[in-house]
Amino acid sequence: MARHLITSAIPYINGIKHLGNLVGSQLPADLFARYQRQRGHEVMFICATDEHGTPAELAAKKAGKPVAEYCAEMHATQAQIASDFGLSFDHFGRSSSERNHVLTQHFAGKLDENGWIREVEESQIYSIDDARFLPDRYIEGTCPNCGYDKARGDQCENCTKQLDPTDLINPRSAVSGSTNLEVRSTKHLYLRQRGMRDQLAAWIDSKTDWPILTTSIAKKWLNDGEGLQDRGITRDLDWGIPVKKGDQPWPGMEGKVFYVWFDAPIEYIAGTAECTDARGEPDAAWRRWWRLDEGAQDVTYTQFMGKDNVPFHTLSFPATILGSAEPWKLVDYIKSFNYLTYDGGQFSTSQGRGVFMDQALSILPADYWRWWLLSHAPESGDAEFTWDNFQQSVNKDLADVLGNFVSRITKFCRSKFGEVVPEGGAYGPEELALIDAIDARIRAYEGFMNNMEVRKSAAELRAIWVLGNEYLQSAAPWTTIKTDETRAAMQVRLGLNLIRLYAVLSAPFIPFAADAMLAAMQTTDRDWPADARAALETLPAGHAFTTPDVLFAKISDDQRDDWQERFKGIRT
Ligand code: B3M
Ligand code: ZN
Repeated sequence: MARHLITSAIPYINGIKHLGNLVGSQLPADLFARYQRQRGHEVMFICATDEHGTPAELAAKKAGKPVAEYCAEMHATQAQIASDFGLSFDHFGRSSSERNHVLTQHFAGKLDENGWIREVEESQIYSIDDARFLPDRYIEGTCPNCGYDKARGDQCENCTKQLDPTDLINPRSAVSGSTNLEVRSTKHLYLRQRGMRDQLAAWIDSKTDWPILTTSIAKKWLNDGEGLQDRGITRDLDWGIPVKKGDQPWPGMEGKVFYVWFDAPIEYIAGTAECTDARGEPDAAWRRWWRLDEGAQDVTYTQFMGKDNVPFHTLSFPATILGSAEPWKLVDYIKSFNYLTYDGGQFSTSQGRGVFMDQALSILPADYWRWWLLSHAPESGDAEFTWDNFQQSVNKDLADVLGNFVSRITKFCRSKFGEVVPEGGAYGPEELALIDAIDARIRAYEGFMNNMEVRKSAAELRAIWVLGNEYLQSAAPWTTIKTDETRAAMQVRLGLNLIRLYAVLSAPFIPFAADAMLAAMQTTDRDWPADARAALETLPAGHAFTTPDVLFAKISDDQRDDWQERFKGIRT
């Protein structure tokens, strides 16, 4: 039995995520976690909300709530929606947890002890009336390029020009509107990751099996321009993890917090610790996943994320781990994704464009979305969601191929033999050929799933469903039964067993439908098929089943048009 540590990039707390976010990390991570569990391996699957930084502060302000209260509420909301989508986290933590505070301060202390931290004096805009430093996004003013009067300190939304706060004409605080601003100097901690360049380069070079998307981004940041830059890991904000060296104060850093990207990946570790604590296990339970000196040397660690997160996971977080000089587990494989676009444009959280997770579930069950998103995962390039494509994929793959197979077999059996697996008859050449073909495809499916080739896995699974449909079409038990009842019984028995086999194979993609299929077959046998022939004899003659309701309803043209209209606008 192998041990798989699996993490998904942790979504920002600032609102419900859209389908593009979902398919870029949490959903494929769930697919892999479910698959590895089904294969009998030990899995620790961790996700969390990313609760610090300006996005969290700004979202709380917009919601008119104290930031801690906003984060607690939004965490509960995100956790509920994740569970409704079937995301099978072993723990869905919070980067603001006590554990993460302690662990983040621990790493900072170790980095400092080992000489990897330097202090840098910077100038930043200070708001006298707000009595605080303002991060770039907290400063508004007139764009020097286009004259738009609500340009932000980092960028003008109107003309998209990247700005520096000092470029703005008539700058004011976005917190209070005050123009009583001045430039002040402030001290920050920098992680000296430049000094780890060679070590990081050697580590990345050793990962010859990583997806090109992952290594190309890592190498670009490692080698571009002046190469890897040292990075500020502290901020002048109230909300966040206070800057400390372990549990000791950090002189000169009072009132400052760690930068959100410093503490967020550490939550992967803290989340694992929270998880085992919640189960009442001792401290050692989580350390065997993360400490190479306490059992983690036989763990395979896989991370899932969108491509914009790759630099932080290939350079910054490894720099934190390596710089600590403690035996923490480094990632073994990084599966990264391109973007999903929406109906000719971008999904956008700020503009509310596209379908968000809660909206998706309000119109159709999770499996419909899971299937479309995974079978169209943006692996080799960006992928586009269109309502037309979604309708076709649901209607063809789920309703016509899988759903129809289940319904035809069960209904036919009920009408001719009753709701029990019929007995008699032996396989002929047609059945043996089908079983061989399924066996070969299952092995191919396993290969793709092991390699996290999501689209290819989906295509292989669909091909396995199609084999059953084709068999049913040509075996035609409704015709056979007129001349040879025993042979029809054998065909139906094989068909019912195929339903169970399909449930087992499909569960990582469509767990809810898989449960419904197993419930209908009145079995809890989820054993992975080592051998198709044996697997297809699981339900013996005489075994009772129930005929399930429609597994997948088709999407009508009216529904499609209606949804397209409804989701084109701006979510407020
Ligand atoms: N929250 C960005 C994102 O959700 C960021 C990921 C953190 S992973 C440690 O895409
Ligand atoms: Zn502008």
